[in-house]
Amino acid sequence: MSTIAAIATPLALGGVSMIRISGSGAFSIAERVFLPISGEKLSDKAGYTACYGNFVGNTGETVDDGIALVFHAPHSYTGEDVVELSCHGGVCITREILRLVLDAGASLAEPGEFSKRAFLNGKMSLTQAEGVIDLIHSKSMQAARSAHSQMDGALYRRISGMKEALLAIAGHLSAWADYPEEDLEEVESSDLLGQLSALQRESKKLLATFDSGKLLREGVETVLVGKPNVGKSTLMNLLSGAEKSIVTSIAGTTRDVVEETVQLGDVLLRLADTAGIHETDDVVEQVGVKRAIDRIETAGLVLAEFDYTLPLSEEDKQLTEVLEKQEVPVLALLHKTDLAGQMDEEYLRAHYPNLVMTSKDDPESLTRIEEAVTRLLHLTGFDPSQGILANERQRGCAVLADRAIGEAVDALQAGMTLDAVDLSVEEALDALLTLTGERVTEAVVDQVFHNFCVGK
Ligand SMILES: Nc1nc2c(ncn2[C@@H]2O[C@H](COP(=O)(O)OP(=O)(O)OP(=O)(O)O)[C@@H](O)[C@H]2O)c(=O)[nH]1
Ligand SMILES: [Mg+2]
Repeated sequence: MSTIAAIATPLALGGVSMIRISGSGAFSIAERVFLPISGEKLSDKAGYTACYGNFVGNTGETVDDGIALVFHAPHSYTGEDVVELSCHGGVCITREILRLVLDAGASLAEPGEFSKRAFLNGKMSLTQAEGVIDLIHSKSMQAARSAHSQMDGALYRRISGMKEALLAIAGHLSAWADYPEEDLEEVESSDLLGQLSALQRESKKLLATFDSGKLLREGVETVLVGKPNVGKSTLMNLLSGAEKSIVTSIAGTTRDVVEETVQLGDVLLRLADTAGIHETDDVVEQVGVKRAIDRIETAGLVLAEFDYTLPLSEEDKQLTEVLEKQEVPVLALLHKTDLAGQMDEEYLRAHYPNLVMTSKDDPESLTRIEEAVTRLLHLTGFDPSQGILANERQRGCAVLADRAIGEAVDALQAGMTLDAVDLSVEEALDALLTLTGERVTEAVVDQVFHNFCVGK
């Protein structure tokens, strides 16, 4: 396999840049462009040690000074010999050192090629490699934590548990096939059904992690709605911790949609404050009201606000009718509870099983909203470090495995031959092995690593 090299740091001004070289020629190539001041040979140095030296150009001139860090196969990221050359962080000098490395015999790495080699050399599973790219692309600490546990092998371990169970079942099935005369079926087929059903429950749980994980990573489109002056913009500002929306005592203050991303506990809300929904002759407001209603249709969560200080109004009832036509989860907020109440709470409780009391000066309001939202989105107790399906590829494999396990259960219950059960068990195994990358086509591997950046 060729020796590859690439700039592993962003191509921008910075303190330091790093060029990574991996492959059997890593030491000889690095030694041609980097001369340790101590005079020692890089290949003689112990793994994980660094040395200071000069980068030399084609005619022997020094172009920069820096550090070489050496790794001996298989104790490196890729599992191959690796040298990481750090130079000063200028775009021009970094490019020049890469050029010298390429002139010395390395070929330019493709995006993700270092990680692909790590996968091919058995340093990590496909799901762990996908964790690496997710970590790099994480936009919130919650997403980063979940990517890191995937990198750490949480999903791999979870799948391995299911794989072991399937292998044990497949083992029993082939024993029966080999010794059919030993009439074991009566007793053991109920045992087998028990094992397959347990596996089916585990498989369903695994599938459910996809939606929850996606919510944590990407956040949920959330819309704040209610009649004018109920306090939507006030809550928007409280949730975002900034004066994002204009608040006044005049009804009809917010006319357009105001958006902000808000971290509420573990959940990321992509929150939209909207114009108060009511009948109006004001053309601008009419457009705002339409936008508010449109938002409800595309939202993943609705926060519907009601004014505690006023009696139930036509507008409140209309909003309730609109919301009841939608599938979306709704949290009702009974707001301004610091003042005397006139609201028909009975009506609200009858229409909104999820309802919390809020007011602008009560800090507990946010905690109550956070708890209710976490519950409503089924995220209570959800722990990404237990291993979650992180992308469509993984989910696709898990769906196939789940279907095959279901077919095995059905075949067994319908009293079909054990061959039929075995076929489905094998299919489920195949899907799980594809998920972890233990049995996967080259095209899939290429597809996964192509999403990486150069140098990773
Ligand atoms: N007493 C009390 N007043 C509040 C509370 N929350 C908001 N208000 C007041 O209610 C008025 C309206 O607040 P906004 O946040 O602008 O209401 P809105 O729903 O965005 O109104 P529009 O944009 O017009 O639809 C302002 O005078 C706020 O100060 C609260 O919890 N208690
Ligand atoms: Mg407003």
